[in-house]
Amino acid sequence: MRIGIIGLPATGKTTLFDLLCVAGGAHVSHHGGNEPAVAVVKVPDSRLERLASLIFKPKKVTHATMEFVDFVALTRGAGQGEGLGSHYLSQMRQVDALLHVLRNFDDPGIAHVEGKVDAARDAVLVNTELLLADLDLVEKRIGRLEADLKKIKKDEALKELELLKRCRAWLAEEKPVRDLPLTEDDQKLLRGFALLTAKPLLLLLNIGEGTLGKPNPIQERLQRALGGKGVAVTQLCAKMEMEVAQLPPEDAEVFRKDLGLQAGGFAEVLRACFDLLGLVTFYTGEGGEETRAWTIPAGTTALKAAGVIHSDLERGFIRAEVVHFAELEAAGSLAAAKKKGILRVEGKEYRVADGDVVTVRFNV
Ligand SMILES: Nc1nc2c(ncn2[C@@H]2O[C@H](COP(=O)(O)OP(=O)(O)OP(=O)(O)O)[C@@H](O)[C@H]2O)c(=O)[nH]1
Ligand SMILES: [Mg+2]
Repeated sequence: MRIGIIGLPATGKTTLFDLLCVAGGAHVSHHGGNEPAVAVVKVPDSRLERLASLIFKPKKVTHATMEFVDFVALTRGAGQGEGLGSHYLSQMRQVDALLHVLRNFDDPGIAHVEGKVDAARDAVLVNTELLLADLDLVEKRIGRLEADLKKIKKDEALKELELLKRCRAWLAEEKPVRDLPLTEDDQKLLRGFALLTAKPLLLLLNIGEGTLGKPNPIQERLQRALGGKGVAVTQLCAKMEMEVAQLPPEDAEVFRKDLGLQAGGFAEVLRACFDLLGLVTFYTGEGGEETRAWTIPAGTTALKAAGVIHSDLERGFIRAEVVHFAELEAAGSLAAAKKKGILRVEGKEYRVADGDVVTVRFNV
Protein backbone atom coordinates (compact mmCIF):
# COMPACT_ATOMS: atom_id res chain seq x y z
CA MET A 1 0.00 0.00 0.00
CA ARG A 2 1.26 3.42 -0.92
CA ILE A 3 0.32 6.65 0.85
CA GLY A 4 0.96 10.07 -0.68
CA ILE A 5 1.90 12.89 1.71
CA ILE A 6 0.41 16.12 0.38
CA GLY A 7 -0.23 19.64 1.62
CA LEU A 8 0.54 23.33 1.26
CA PRO A 9 4.16 24.54 1.45
CA ALA A 10 6.00 24.37 4.78
CA THR A 11 3.31 22.47 6.65
CA GLY A 12 5.68 19.73 7.88
CA LYS A 13 5.35 17.14 5.10
CA THR A 14 9.05 16.36 4.97
CA THR A 15 9.35 16.46 8.77
CA LEU A 16 6.63 13.79 8.89
CA PHE A 17 8.30 11.83 6.09
CA ASP A 18 11.64 11.92 7.94
CA LEU A 19 9.91 10.85 11.14
CA LEU A 20 8.36 7.87 9.35
CA CYS A 21 11.82 6.99 8.02
CA VAL A 22 13.63 7.24 11.35
CA ALA A 23 10.93 5.67 13.54
CA GLY A 24 9.97 3.09 10.92
CA GLY A 25 13.51 2.01 10.03
CA ALA A 26 12.67 2.87 6.46
CA HIS A 27 14.49 2.14 3.32
CA VAL A 28 14.31 5.36 1.29
CA SER A 29 14.57 5.49 -2.45
CA HIS A 30 15.11 8.76 -4.16
CA HIS A 31 15.49 8.72 -7.90
CA GLY A 32 16.87 12.23 -7.88
CA GLY A 33 15.86 15.05 -10.16
CA ASN A 34 12.34 16.17 -9.47
CA GLU A 35 11.08 12.76 -8.41
CA PRO A 36 9.50 12.62 -4.96
CA ALA A 37 11.22 10.47 -2.31
CA VAL A 38 9.59 7.16 -1.40
CA ALA A 39 10.07 5.42 1.96
CA VAL A 40 9.23 1.80 2.69
CA VAL A 41 8.29 1.98 6.35
CA LYS A 42 8.21 -0.98 8.74
CA VAL A 43 4.84 -1.10 10.50
CA PRO A 44 5.49 -1.21 14.26
CA ASP A 45 3.87 -4.32 15.67
CA SER A 46 4.18 -5.47 19.27
CA ARG A 47 2.24 -8.67 18.51
CA LEU A 48 4.82 -9.65 15.89
CA GLU A 49 7.66 -8.97 18.29
CA ARG A 50 6.01 -11.04 21.03
CA LEU A 51 5.29 -13.88 18.62
CA ALA A 52 8.93 -13.90 17.60
CA SER A 53 10.48 -13.64 21.06
CA LEU A 54 8.03 -15.80 23.03
CA ILE A 55 6.61 -18.33 20.60
CA PHE A 56 8.56 -18.95 17.40
CA LYS A 57 12.10 -17.71 18.18
CA PRO A 58 12.87 -17.48 14.45
CA LYS A 59 16.04 -16.67 12.54
CA LYS A 60 14.30 -13.76 10.88
CA VAL A 61 11.49 -11.35 11.77
CA THR A 62 9.73 -9.53 8.95
CA HIS A 63 7.42 -6.60 9.57
CA ALA A 64 4.59 -5.55 7.30
CA THR A 65 5.51 -2.45 5.31
CA MET A 66 3.78 0.61 4.01
CA GLU A 67 5.12 3.07 1.45
CA PHE A 68 5.05 6.83 1.84
CA VAL A 69 5.72 9.39 -0.88
CA ASP A 70 6.85 12.92 0.03
CA PHE A 71 5.19 15.06 -2.64
CA VAL A 72 6.07 18.61 -3.55
CA ALA A 73 3.71 21.18 -2.00
CA LEU A 74 0.38 21.90 -3.62
CA THR A 75 -0.65 25.53 -3.88
CA ARG A 76 -3.71 27.46 -4.95
CA GLY A 77 -4.29 26.81 -8.66
CA ALA A 78 -2.60 23.36 -8.70
CA GLY A 79 -5.88 21.73 -9.71
CA GLN A 80 -5.85 23.83 -12.85
CA GLY A 81 -2.25 23.13 -13.70
CA GLU A 82 -0.51 25.96 -11.87
CA GLY A 83 2.54 25.67 -9.62
CA LEU A 84 5.07 22.91 -9.15
CA GLY A 85 2.64 20.62 -7.37
CA SER A 86 0.45 20.28 -10.44
CA HIS A 87 3.21 18.30 -12.19
CA TYR A 88 2.78 15.60 -9.59
CA LEU A 89 -0.98 15.16 -9.85
CA SER A 90 -0.63 12.13 -12.09
CA GLN A 91 1.78 10.53 -9.60
CA MET A 92 -0.62 11.38 -6.80
CA ARG A 93 -3.23 9.36 -8.68
CA GLN A 94 -1.05 6.26 -8.29
CA VAL A 95 -1.25 6.11 -4.48
CA ASP A 96 -3.82 4.17 -2.43
CA ALA A 97 -4.57 6.99 0.01
CA LEU A 98 -3.70 10.63 0.59
CA LEU A 99 -2.27 11.96 3.83
CA HIS A 100 -2.85 15.70 3.98
CA VAL A 101 -0.50 17.48 6.42
CA LEU A 102 -2.14 20.63 7.80
CA ARG A 103 -0.10 23.27 9.57
CA ASN A 104 -1.57 23.81 13.02
CA PHE A 105 1.52 25.29 14.71
CA ASP A 106 2.45 28.91 15.23
CA ASP A 107 5.97 29.93 14.34
CA PRO A 108 6.65 33.54 13.38
CA GLY A 109 9.86 32.40 11.68
CA ILE A 110 8.00 30.26 9.14
CA ALA A 111 5.81 32.13 6.68
CA HIS A 112 2.45 30.66 5.65
CA VAL A 113 1.61 30.92 1.92
CA GLU A 114 -1.91 31.99 2.80
CA GLY A 115 -0.70 34.60 5.27
CA LYS A 116 -2.19 33.18 8.46
CA VAL A 117 -2.29 29.74 10.09
CA ASP A 118 -5.78 28.27 9.62
CA ALA A 119 -5.90 24.51 9.24
CA ALA A 120 -9.63 24.34 8.49
CA ARG A 121 -9.27 26.81 5.62
CA ASP A 122 -6.27 24.88 4.26
CA ALA A 123 -8.17 21.59 4.38
CA VAL A 124 -10.87 23.12 2.19
CA LEU A 125 -8.35 24.86 -0.08
CA VAL A 126 -6.43 21.69 -0.91
CA ASN A 127 -9.68 19.75 -1.20
CA THR A 128 -10.84 22.26 -3.79
CA GLU A 129 -7.66 21.80 -5.83
CA LEU A 130 -8.15 18.04 -5.78
CA LEU A 131 -11.78 18.50 -6.86
CA LEU A 132 -10.71 20.77 -9.72
CA ALA A 133 -8.00 18.33 -10.83
CA ASP A 134 -10.58 15.53 -10.95
CA LEU A 135 -13.09 17.73 -12.74
CA ASP A 136 -10.48 18.59 -15.35
CA LEU A 137 -9.65 14.92 -15.93
CA VAL A 138 -13.32 13.91 -16.11
CA GLU A 139 -14.13 16.71 -18.54
CA LYS A 140 -11.27 15.78 -20.86
CA ARG A 141 -12.40 12.17 -20.90
CA ILE A 142 -16.02 13.21 -21.56
CA GLY A 143 -14.81 15.30 -24.52
CA ARG A 144 -12.90 12.37 -25.99
CA LEU A 145 -15.77 9.93 -25.49
CA GLU A 146 -18.26 12.28 -27.12
CA ALA A 147 -15.97 12.66 -30.13
CA ASP A 148 -15.62 8.87 -30.41
CA LEU A 149 -19.35 8.33 -30.07
CA LYS A 150 -19.99 10.58 -33.02
CA LYS A 151 -18.13 8.04 -35.13
CA ILE A 152 -19.41 4.78 -33.66
CA LYS A 153 -22.00 4.12 -31.01
CA LYS A 154 -20.78 1.64 -28.42
CA ASP A 155 -22.73 0.51 -25.38
CA GLU A 156 -19.66 0.49 -23.16
CA ALA A 157 -18.66 4.00 -24.12
CA LEU A 158 -22.21 5.22 -23.52
CA LYS A 159 -22.22 3.66 -20.07
CA GLU A 160 -18.88 5.27 -19.24
CA LEU A 161 -20.06 8.62 -20.53
CA GLU A 162 -23.15 8.51 -18.37
CA LEU A 163 -21.09 7.67 -15.29
CA LEU A 164 -18.55 10.41 -15.99
CA LYS A 165 -21.34 12.94 -16.41
CA ARG A 166 -22.64 11.96 -12.99
CA CYS A 167 -19.14 12.48 -11.60
CA ARG A 168 -18.87 15.84 -13.31
CA ALA A 169 -22.13 17.10 -11.84
CA TRP A 170 -21.12 15.83 -8.41
CA LEU A 171 -17.65 17.42 -8.54
CA ALA A 172 -19.12 20.67 -9.81
CA GLU A 173 -21.09 20.79 -6.55
CA GLU A 174 -17.75 20.57 -4.77
CA LYS A 175 -18.39 17.09 -3.48
CA PRO A 176 -15.65 14.40 -3.46
CA VAL A 177 -16.24 11.30 -5.60
CA ARG A 178 -15.75 9.07 -2.54
CA ASP A 179 -19.19 10.28 -1.39
CA LEU A 180 -20.92 9.56 -4.70
CA PRO A 181 -23.20 6.50 -4.43
CA LEU A 182 -21.78 3.97 -6.90
CA THR A 183 -22.53 0.37 -7.84
CA GLU A 184 -19.69 -2.11 -7.82
CA ASP A 185 -19.56 -1.96 -11.62
CA ASP A 186 -19.32 1.83 -11.54
CA GLN A 187 -16.52 1.62 -9.02
CA LYS A 188 -14.61 -0.81 -11.23
CA LEU A 189 -15.03 1.47 -14.21
CA LEU A 190 -13.89 4.52 -12.27
CA ARG A 191 -10.87 2.81 -10.74
CA GLY A 192 -8.94 3.27 -13.95
CA PHE A 193 -9.20 7.04 -13.64
CA ALA A 194 -7.73 6.97 -10.13
CA LEU A 195 -9.60 10.10 -9.13
CA LEU A 196 -7.97 11.96 -6.26
CA THR A 197 -11.22 12.70 -4.45
CA ALA A 198 -12.18 9.04 -4.61
CA LYS A 199 -9.17 8.09 -2.48
CA PRO A 200 -9.30 7.62 1.28
CA LEU A 201 -8.02 10.77 2.95
CA LEU A 202 -6.24 11.21 6.26
CA LEU A 203 -6.14 14.79 7.53
CA LEU A 204 -3.18 15.14 9.85
CA LEU A 205 -2.98 18.26 11.99
CA ASN A 206 0.67 19.11 12.62
CA ILE A 207 0.28 20.74 16.03
CA GLY A 208 2.68 23.02 17.87
CA GLU A 209 4.83 21.97 20.79
CA GLY A 210 2.88 24.33 23.06
CA THR A 211 -0.46 22.64 22.47
CA LEU A 212 0.67 19.07 23.18
CA GLY A 213 -1.72 17.18 25.40
CA LYS A 214 -4.38 19.89 25.22
CA PRO A 215 -7.75 19.39 23.54
CA ASN A 216 -7.73 20.67 19.97
CA PRO A 217 -11.06 22.16 18.85
CA ILE A 218 -9.95 22.15 15.20
CA GLN A 219 -9.74 18.38 15.14
CA GLU A 220 -13.42 18.15 16.00
CA ARG A 221 -14.34 20.94 13.61
CA LEU A 222 -12.58 19.19 10.74
CA GLN A 223 -14.19 15.91 11.65
CA ARG A 224 -17.60 17.54 11.49
CA ALA A 225 -16.94 19.55 8.31
CA LEU A 226 -15.03 17.03 6.22
CA GLY A 227 -15.28 13.71 8.06
CA GLY A 228 -17.32 10.89 6.64
CA LYS A 229 -16.80 7.73 4.70
CA GLY A 230 -13.15 7.36 3.77
CA VAL A 231 -11.93 10.41 5.70
CA ALA A 232 -10.16 10.42 9.07
CA VAL A 233 -8.68 13.22 11.15
CA THR A 234 -5.76 12.85 13.52
CA GLN A 235 -3.00 15.00 15.00
CA LEU A 236 0.70 14.87 15.77
CA CYS A 237 3.55 17.21 16.57
CA ALA A 238 5.92 16.18 13.81
CA LYS A 239 8.89 18.23 15.01
CA MET A 240 8.73 16.94 18.59
CA GLU A 241 8.06 13.37 17.49
CA MET A 242 11.11 13.59 15.28
CA GLU A 243 13.25 14.74 18.21
CA VAL A 244 11.94 11.95 20.42
CA ALA A 245 12.42 9.33 17.68
CA GLN A 246 16.14 10.12 17.63
CA LEU A 247 16.57 9.41 21.35
CA PRO A 248 17.52 6.01 22.84
CA PRO A 249 14.28 4.12 23.69
CA GLU A 250 14.65 4.52 27.49
CA ASP A 251 15.04 8.30 27.22
CA ALA A 252 12.25 8.51 24.66
CA GLU A 253 9.87 6.91 27.15
CA VAL A 254 10.68 9.49 29.86
CA PHE A 255 10.43 12.35 27.36
CA ARG A 256 7.05 11.21 26.09
CA LYS A 257 5.66 11.23 29.63
CA ASP A 258 7.09 14.67 30.40
CA LEU A 259 5.81 16.19 27.19
CA GLY A 260 2.37 14.62 27.33
CA LEU A 261 2.87 13.01 23.92
CA GLN A 262 0.29 10.36 23.19
CA ALA A 263 1.69 6.86 23.15
CA GLY A 264 3.70 6.40 19.98
CA GLY A 265 2.56 9.26 17.75
CA PHE A 266 4.25 7.66 14.78
CA ALA A 267 2.54 4.33 15.40
CA GLU A 268 -0.77 6.12 15.62
CA VAL A 269 -0.36 7.63 12.17
CA LEU A 270 0.24 4.16 10.77
CA ARG A 271 -2.71 2.77 12.71
CA ALA A 272 -4.91 5.52 11.23
CA CYS A 273 -3.69 4.62 7.71
CA PHE A 274 -4.48 0.94 8.33
CA ASP A 275 -7.97 1.73 9.59
CA LEU A 276 -8.64 4.17 6.76
CA LEU A 277 -7.63 1.58 4.18
CA GLY A 278 -9.57 -1.19 5.95
CA LEU A 279 -6.46 -3.33 6.39
CA VAL A 280 -5.79 -6.09 8.89
CA THR A 281 -2.67 -8.06 9.82
CA PHE A 282 -2.15 -11.80 10.08
CA TYR A 283 0.98 -13.72 11.00
CA THR A 284 2.94 -16.75 9.94
CA GLY A 285 5.74 -18.39 11.88
CA GLU A 286 5.53 -22.17 11.88
CA GLY A 287 8.83 -23.86 11.10
CA GLY A 288 11.03 -21.38 12.96
CA GLU A 289 12.70 -19.83 9.91
CA GLU A 290 10.76 -16.59 9.74
CA THR A 291 8.03 -14.90 11.77
CA ARG A 292 6.22 -12.52 9.53
CA ALA A 293 3.35 -10.02 9.50
CA TRP A 294 1.17 -9.77 6.40
CA THR A 295 -1.25 -7.05 5.40
CA ILE A 296 -4.59 -7.85 3.76
CA PRO A 297 -7.91 -6.04 3.29
CA ALA A 298 -10.40 -6.94 6.04
CA GLY A 299 -12.65 -9.76 4.88
CA THR A 300 -9.99 -11.54 2.76
CA THR A 301 -10.56 -15.30 2.52
CA ALA A 302 -7.99 -17.84 3.71
CA LEU A 303 -7.46 -18.85 0.07
CA LYS A 304 -6.59 -15.30 -1.03
CA ALA A 305 -4.51 -14.71 2.10
CA ALA A 306 -2.53 -17.85 1.21
CA GLY A 307 -1.94 -16.30 -2.21
CA VAL A 308 -0.48 -13.19 -0.59
CA ILE A 309 2.18 -15.43 1.00
CA HIS A 310 2.90 -17.29 -2.23
CA SER A 311 0.91 -18.20 -5.34
CA ASP A 312 1.82 -21.90 -4.77
CA LEU A 313 -0.02 -21.80 -1.45
CA GLU A 314 -3.16 -20.53 -3.13
CA ARG A 315 -2.94 -22.99 -5.99
CA GLY A 316 -2.42 -26.05 -3.78
CA PHE A 317 -4.48 -24.86 -0.80
CA ILE A 318 -5.79 -27.69 1.38
CA ARG A 319 -6.64 -25.96 4.67
CA ALA A 320 -5.51 -23.25 7.06
CA GLU A 321 -4.72 -23.91 10.71
CA VAL A 322 -5.63 -20.80 12.63
CA VAL A 323 -5.28 -19.53 16.17
CA HIS A 324 -5.65 -15.94 17.31
CA PHE A 325 -2.49 -14.23 18.58
CA ALA A 326 -3.91 -13.67 22.09
CA GLU A 327 -4.87 -17.34 22.46
CA LEU A 328 -1.54 -18.53 21.12
CA GLU A 329 0.34 -16.24 23.47
CA ALA A 330 -1.64 -17.64 26.41
CA ALA A 331 -1.06 -21.23 25.25
CA GLY A 332 2.69 -20.70 24.77
CA SER A 333 3.21 -22.68 21.56
CA LEU A 334 1.39 -24.04 18.52
CA ALA A 335 1.72 -27.56 19.93
CA ALA A 336 0.14 -26.45 23.22
CA ALA A 337 -2.62 -24.65 21.32
CA LYS A 338 -3.33 -27.85 19.39
CA LYS A 339 -3.46 -29.85 22.62
CA LYS A 340 -5.92 -27.38 24.13
CA GLY A 341 -8.10 -27.70 21.04
CA ILE A 342 -7.87 -23.98 20.16
CA LEU A 343 -6.03 -24.47 16.88
CA ARG A 344 -8.88 -24.28 14.38
CA VAL A 345 -8.95 -25.96 10.98
CA GLU A 346 -10.44 -23.56 8.44
CA GLY A 347 -11.31 -23.89 4.75
CA LYS A 348 -10.87 -21.69 1.69
CA GLU A 349 -13.79 -19.42 2.51
CA TYR A 350 -12.73 -18.56 6.07
CA ARG A 351 -12.32 -14.80 6.46
CA VAL A 352 -8.96 -14.16 8.07
CA ALA A 353 -9.27 -11.93 11.16
CA ASP A 354 -6.87 -9.28 12.41
CA GLY A 355 -4.32 -11.00 14.67
CA ASP A 356 -4.80 -14.52 13.31
CA VAL A 357 -1.71 -16.72 13.27
CA VAL A 358 -2.06 -18.89 10.19
CA THR A 359 -0.38 -22.02 8.89
CA VAL A 360 -1.39 -22.96 5.35
CA ARG A 361 -1.35 -26.65 4.42
CA PHE A 362 -1.03 -27.15 0.70
CA ASN A 363 -0.22 -29.62 -2.09
CA VAL A 364 2.96 -28.87 -3.95
N1 LIG B 1 7.41 24.93 15.35
C1 LIG B 1 7.22 23.87 14.56
N2 LIG B 1 7.85 23.85 13.38
C2 LIG B 1 7.65 22.80 12.58
C3 LIG B 1 6.81 21.71 12.93
N3 LIG B 1 6.82 20.82 11.91
C4 LIG B 1 7.61 21.35 10.97
N4 LIG B 1 8.14 22.52 11.37
C5 LIG B 1 9.05 23.39 10.67
O1 LIG B 1 8.42 23.89 9.50
C6 LIG B 1 9.37 24.05 8.46
C7 LIG B 1 8.88 23.32 7.25
O2 LIG B 1 8.86 21.95 7.50
P1 LIG B 1 8.99 20.88 6.34
O3 LIG B 1 8.80 19.54 6.99
O4 LIG B 1 10.18 21.09 5.52
O5 LIG B 1 7.68 21.26 5.52
P2 LIG B 1 7.24 20.78 4.08
O6 LIG B 1 5.76 20.73 4.13
O7 LIG B 1 7.97 19.55 3.69
O8 LIG B 1 7.72 22.00 3.21
P3 LIG B 1 7.85 22.07 1.61
O9 LIG B 1 8.28 20.74 1.12
O10 LIG B 1 8.87 23.14 1.39
O11 LIG B 1 6.51 22.47 1.12
C8 LIG B 1 10.69 23.49 8.99
O12 LIG B 1 11.46 24.58 9.41
C9 LIG B 1 10.25 22.64 10.15
O13 LIG B 1 11.26 22.54 11.13
C10 LIG B 1 6.17 21.75 14.20
O14 LIG B 1 5.43 20.83 14.58
N5 LIG B 1 6.41 22.86 14.97
MG1 LIG C 1 9.10 19.09 1.94
